[in-house]
Amino acid sequence: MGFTEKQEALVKESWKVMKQNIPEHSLRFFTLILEMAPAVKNMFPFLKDSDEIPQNNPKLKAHAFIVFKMTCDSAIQLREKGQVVLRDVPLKHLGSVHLEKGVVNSHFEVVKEALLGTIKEAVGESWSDEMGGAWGEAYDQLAATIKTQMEEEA
Ligand code: HEM
Ligand code: ISQ
Repeated sequence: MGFTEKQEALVKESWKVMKQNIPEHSLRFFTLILEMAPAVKNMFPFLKDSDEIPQNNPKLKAHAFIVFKMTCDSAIQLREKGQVVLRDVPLKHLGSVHLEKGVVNSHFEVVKEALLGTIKEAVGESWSDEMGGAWGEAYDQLAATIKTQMEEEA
C-alpha cells in the first residue's frame, strides 16, 4: 500500500506544531540521539568541542530543522509521486557527506527513534501510533534513498 492522504495529513499537522518551537525540539532531538549513541557527538563539528549540547547554537537548530523538514517533504512526495524526490540537496552530495562522516545503518535507526520521540513529546495528546507510523515510513524511505547513494559512493 502506498502512502495515504491520511498519513500525509498526520505528518503535515504535526509538522505545523513542531515548527512553532524549533529551538526546543532541536535540543530535544540531539539529546535523544546522544543518549542512544554518545559517539555521534564527535561527528558534528558544533558538538565536538563542548561538554554539553550547546543551548543556543544556530547550526544545531538549522541541522535539526533540515532533518525534520526533509522527512515532512518526503511524506508529501510519497503521497504525490509514490517515491522520495529530493529537491534541496543533491543526493550525490548527501551520500558522500554521510559516508565521509562514518555514518552507518544503526545511526539511521537512532535518528529515527529520536525523531519519533521528539515529535511524540512535541504534539502531546495529538500523538497516535498512526502518526508515528506515517513519520516512520516517510523517514525510512528518505533514509533508504540516502543509504543507496552511500553504497554507490563507497
Ligand atoms: C549532514 C540530512 C541522517 C550525520 C547532513 C546534511 C543534510 C543531512 C541535508 C547537510 C549536508 C551538507 O553539508 O550540505 C540527513 C537526513 C538523514 C540524515 C535527511 C536521514 C534521513 C544522518 C545520520 C547521521 C547523520 C543517521 C549520523 C548520526 C550527519 C553529519 C553531517 C550531516 C555528521 C555533517 C554535519 C556537519 O559537518 O556540519 N545530513 N541526514 N545524518 N549528517 Fe545527516
Ligand atoms: C543528521 N544529519 C544532519 C543533521 C542532523 C541533525 C540532527 C540529527 C541528525 C542529523
